[in-house]
This record gives sequence, C-alpha cells and structure tokens, in this order.
Amino acid sequence: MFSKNFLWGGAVAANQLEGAYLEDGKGLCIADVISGGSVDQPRQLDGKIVEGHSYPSHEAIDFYHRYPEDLKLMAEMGLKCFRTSIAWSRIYPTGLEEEPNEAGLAFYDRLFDECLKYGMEPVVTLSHFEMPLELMQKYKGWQDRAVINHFERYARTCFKRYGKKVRYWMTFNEINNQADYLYAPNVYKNSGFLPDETEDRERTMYQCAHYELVASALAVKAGHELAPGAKIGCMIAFSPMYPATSAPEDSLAVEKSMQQRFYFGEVHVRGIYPPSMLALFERKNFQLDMTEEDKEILKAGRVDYVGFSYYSSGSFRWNGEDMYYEYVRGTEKVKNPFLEANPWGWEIDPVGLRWSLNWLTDHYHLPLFIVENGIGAYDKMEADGSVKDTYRIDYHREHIRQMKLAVEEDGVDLMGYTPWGIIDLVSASTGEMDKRYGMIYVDKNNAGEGTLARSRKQSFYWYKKVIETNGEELDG
Ligand code: BGP
Repeated sequence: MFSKNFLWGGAVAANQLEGAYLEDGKGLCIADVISGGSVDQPRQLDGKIVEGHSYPSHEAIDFYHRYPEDLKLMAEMGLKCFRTSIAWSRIYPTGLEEEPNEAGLAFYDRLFDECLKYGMEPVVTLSHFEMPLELMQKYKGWQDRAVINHFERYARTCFKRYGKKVRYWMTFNEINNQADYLYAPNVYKNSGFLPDETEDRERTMYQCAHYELVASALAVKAGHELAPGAKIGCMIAFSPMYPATSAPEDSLAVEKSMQQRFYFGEVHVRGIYPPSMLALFERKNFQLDMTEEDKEILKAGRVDYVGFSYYSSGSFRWNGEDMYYEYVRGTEKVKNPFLEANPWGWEIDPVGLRWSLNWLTDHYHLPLFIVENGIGAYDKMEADGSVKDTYRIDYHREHIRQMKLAVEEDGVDLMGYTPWGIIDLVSASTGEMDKRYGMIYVDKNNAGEGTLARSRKQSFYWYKKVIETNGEELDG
C-alpha cells in the first residue's frame, strides 16, 4: 500500500515547456542555444544563437502563457503534485545581477498559486540544464568557483520568495549525467561548459561537479534556514548497471562504474566523497580545488531525500584493456537480450526500478522520490482526436507494480511518483516534439507545426484512476 500522502504527480522542466524565452526580462540560458535534432540527427551545442538554426526551447509548448489551462487538466487527472523547475535566467537574467528580476519572480508566484488552488504541491528543481548563458560565457560554466556565489544568491532568492508556497525542492537535475564526460551534451547541460579536444575533459568535469556539489550544499543549508519545513533533495539520474556476463571482471567493471556514476549521491547524502573517488583523483593526480571549507559546507548541507529519474537499465562488460576497470574508459555497453527497447534504444526494465529502489535505500537510508519515469514514443492521433497510447499505460503500470513491491516487500520509503513529461514537451536529448511522454497531447510536431492545442490521451484516464485508488487499481 502506498502511504495516504503519496505524491502522485507529473514532471516537467522550464526550458522544455515554457517557451517565452525572452519575455518579461528573461535572459538567454544554455538550453536556448541548443538547436533541434531528431532520432538520427544530433542537436548542435551552438553556445550562441546561430542564424538559420531552430531552437526548440524558444517557443516549446508555450506553457508560459497556457499554464492555467494545463494545470486545470492536470488537476482533472487528480495530480497531488507538479514538478517543474525555475528558469534561473528569469530570476537573474545574466546570473550576475545583484537584484532579481521582479517580473520573473512574479511568474512563478502565479504558477505556484495556481497549483495550490487545485491542491497540487509544487515540487521545484532549482537548476534543470538552465544555467544563464552569460555565466557560461564569462566563467566557462561551472569551471569557476565564482559561480557558486551566483547560484547561492539565486537559491536564497527562491527560498525567500516561495518558501511558504513550495515544500519540496531539488537542487541540480541529474547532476551525475556528466559522469559520461566523453559525451559533450551531458557535460554542457550539467556543467555549462563546451568541451573541446584540447582540455582534460575528465578533470574539468570533476572540478565543475565539485563546485556544483558545494553550491548545492549551500542551497540546502540556506533553504533549511529560510524556508522552515522545506524538504530539499538531490536529483540523480539512476539506472542499474548490470554485468553483461558472470565473468568477475564484468562485475568489477560494473561496481567501479557505479562508484563513478553515483558518487554524487554519496556527497549529497553524507557530505563526504567516498574513498573510491578520492583514490581515483589521487591516482590521476587531478589536484582538484577542494578546500577544507568546502568539506565543511558539504557536511552542513546534506539533503533530506533522494530524488531520482528512472527510465531504463544498462548492461556493461569490461573492455578487456583498462586495468582500472573505469567507467567510460574501461566498459562497453551491450544490448540486454532480455529487454525490449523503445525506438531511441532505451531498454524497458520495470524490475530494474525495484532493483534501483533497493540499491538507493541500501546506500542512502533516506526517503526516495521517483521524480521522472516514462517512455518516449511516437504517438498517433486518430481521426476522432483520440490517442490510444496503450504502450505508455503498459510501461507505467509495470513500473508502478514494481514500486509497490519495493514499498510492501522491501521496506522502501517512497514519497511519490511524478511521470516525466506529463504533458508533451521538448525532448532534452534530441530536441524533438515527436518523442512524446505525455498523458496530455500537444499538437506540435518536430517541424514546429501545429496549433498547440491540448487533448487527453488514453493514458490520461488510466492515470486518473490510478491516483483515485492510490495505486490499487492498475488494470484500467
Ligand atoms: C532526463 C531529463 C529530462 C528529460 C528526460 C527524458 O534526462 O531530466 O529533462 O528530458 O530525461 O529524456 P529525453 O527528453 O531526452 O527523452
């Protein structure tokens, strides 16, 4: 049984749905300069607006103007909470100002008030791939310690202004994605730097991540002071890493990989770096800028819960060459013969969610919050306007079944579940509109055509029933 206060909800992020990218004083953010792509055409990390390129965040689904209608639909579904992010560059347009932009602040007041009107708790991420562009240009993203102060100022402003309206917060979305440091888009979205071939991307990533972790801890500390009663979490992109075979080397490679992908959680939760990571920094002679004061801050700003996204799992084998069994350099991802994948190659693994809930509980001993889960798919609207997304219902049903087992059988303390992209929005990895997650359909395609009209998919009615019965009735 899920607790009676279980937070059934839906999740989105400012840059993927708001649009209005320069309205009411908003400055450009790093998401505003990533061009559109598709399943086989990668997005370009332009780093500035390039003539002739299209940028999906600029209009997105125009939530900035349509949020009353959208929240009304979500309330009709029965959502108990609504996860979104605050666009940092609406509050501090360049990130450098001393005073916030009142028009930006006022927008989120209206948005949160509208949520509360329906009894939906806002669940707010402070930074979801949305660093102000100017900070990225001036400091090369999180490469400079100076960004910590700018972030702290922004976080304090948010806690002060919304502390009475917002109880659930998270600092950095999927902070650990940058562990895939060879994949430039992750590094850019997390750390705001555009890696080039000349730099030691790995060391730079660890340095940026450290500054972000310190900034996160300062925000947690400030939030506890300024918004009493607030629950402030971290947000980890979680996916189990399975050894591809029973070869001990594969298991070791996976263990080492998990250390490198998920140490971020350890720092957020315990306020210390695990020995495996300190050893790695030492062996590589990274000499990171990590002061005694930073270490104190990390301890003082420990999170209250662990938020995480879960989409799929991965299977890995040791590449047979790297004697350190490192993630990225020493492992190779292979197809899991037991799982099916969506058209973007994301393998569907509901049991892996129960595995994850167990792993996270074993490691962190804190309440957990599944703040993203879902399946990206090509939906088809029928002539009568309906969308029969039975595959989406199947996906969520099987994941909720596993959540229930984790709660009932495994003792997991689970706060809530917010399916990703509850309303169709721009895909973070490909920039597409046609990769849809929503239970609410938005009439817009990859080419930017459509009326932006909203409508209910079959999954809308199914999820409404799930919420009404607190997860007891899953068969629809
Ligand atoms: C997570 C991000 C989200 C979101 C989701 C789905 O990584 O936190 O912003 O977009 O993944 O990914 P995509 O949009 O690439 O399908």
